Amino acid sequence: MSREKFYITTAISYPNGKPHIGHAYELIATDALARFQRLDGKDVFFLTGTDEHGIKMLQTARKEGVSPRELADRNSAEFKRMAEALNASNDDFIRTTEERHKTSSQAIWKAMAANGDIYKGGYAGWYSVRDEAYYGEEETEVRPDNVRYGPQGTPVEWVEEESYFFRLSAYGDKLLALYESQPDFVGPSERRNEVMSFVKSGLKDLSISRTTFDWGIPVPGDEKHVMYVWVDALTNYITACGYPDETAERWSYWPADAHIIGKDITRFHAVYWPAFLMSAGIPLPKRVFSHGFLFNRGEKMSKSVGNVVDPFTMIEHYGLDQVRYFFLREVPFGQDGSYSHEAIVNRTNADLANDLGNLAQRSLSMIAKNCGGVVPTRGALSEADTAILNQAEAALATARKAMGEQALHVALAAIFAVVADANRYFAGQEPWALKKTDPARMETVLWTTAEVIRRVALLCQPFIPGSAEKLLDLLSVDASDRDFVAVSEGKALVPGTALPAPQGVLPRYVEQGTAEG
Ligand code: ME8
Repeated sequence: MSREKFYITTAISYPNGKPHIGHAYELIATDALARFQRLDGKDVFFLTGTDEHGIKMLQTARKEGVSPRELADRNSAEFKRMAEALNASNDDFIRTTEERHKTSSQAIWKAMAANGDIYKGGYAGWYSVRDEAYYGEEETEVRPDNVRYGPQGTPVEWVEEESYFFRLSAYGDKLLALYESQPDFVGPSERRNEVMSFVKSGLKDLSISRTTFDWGIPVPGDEKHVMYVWVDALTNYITACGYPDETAERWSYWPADAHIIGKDITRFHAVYWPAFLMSAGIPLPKRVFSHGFLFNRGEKMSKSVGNVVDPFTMIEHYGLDQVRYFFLREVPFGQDGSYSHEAIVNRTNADLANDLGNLAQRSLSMIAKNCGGVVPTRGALSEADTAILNQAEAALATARKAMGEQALHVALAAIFAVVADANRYFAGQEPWALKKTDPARMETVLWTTAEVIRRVALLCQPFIPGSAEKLLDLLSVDASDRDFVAVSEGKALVPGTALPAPQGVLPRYVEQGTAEG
């Protein structure tokens, strides 16, 4: 039986500096979404990578006295290392300086040109080097410092050059029809509204080539020009599927099910990208979802502001699954979020160490001591047993719906509501008291608790993969019974199965006196 395909991507990051926590956030969330679909039986292709061309790369390289390629190689390696450090399950890591990407970008260019959508002209406009984007005069403002700024708050300068244009103006109606007929194309709804009003306000043709530098992909047939970095960048999503070879095995993953990006680049993904694809006659992605920005205690982070928190340091300090859990649970996906030392410690100690870790530790050590180190005997189930077991099973449906809408925090809330209730169940049943009064009932309570932990651990795998794996190991769950089919009653723990000696999973964070924000 051929499984349903699911293709999901992150944005590709600019390797003009080291990865920061915003990059880590996007990758963690996309990884959780990819893992969820894999565990739910889909044939997943998950892509991330680096966006290596453009003037921003060139300028940083010059400043550092290295070639843009050296800069790209050095920092792209850091992004790869971050993906490993985050336990990201990406199936490919694309670099836009790869040969396959040059072929693909030139092919989409030719396809758009063949459709009559590319023409040569002259360009003059307000350009932001930091955003790599031109803005209309009305989108800019001169601030009291006498500098003109664009809508993202970055300085813009007047630039004039010969340039190829993409006939974006011809796509306004088609794009509006797309947003109407496919209301889920852009999410969350605030972003959809912004995109629609931008398109409704009228689209200008887009300058898509540069002649003032050569760090980019040459325009086919006119090598004096390199492609505007966003044409090449967006194309990465089809390059990885083998474009222009539509017989490539990977091509079967296209169109993408979800592009996960930050809100600052929504316009590129929800306006330019579908227009390019329509022009080239390529099917459109099903969804573009923009997450919010992370702020360090409410303050915006950026490379230039210099208050970037290094994701590697953060993982080392709090633990990987703690960092993953914190961001996915604390920040409603799609909204901005802030983080601080206190918030990370409070959230992970409460949910992971106290609720989940402790429940596992207490129930499993009781089993080790009182049930001969095997899965306890399961007697007749009481109403309370059945209720908590059913709640754990039902969390799958809730999580599935939420993950289908990129509401990762909703999925986690449902799973951890089970954990909180399982703690209440355990405390209410008092298995330690039953030990003397009704040992058979004690075994049933411990079985029920262990079985709830099994279901919860299965559901936790997309979010905290390492810790979930350890919990499943402690329950002797076979590697082949770890997908979501196994959440059901049919795969419940079998009494008498030998269990390894219990070990603490998800330790408490203990203050080390070097709190960092
Ligand atoms: O935009 N919080 O690259 P990039 C959350 N190369 N997300 C953040 C963030 C923050 N503080 N800062 C950045 C680019 N991001 C382009 C993308 S895609 C074809 C090309 C997110 O390195 C940002 O929104 O500036 C984007 O989705 C990703 O990190 C890479 O940002």
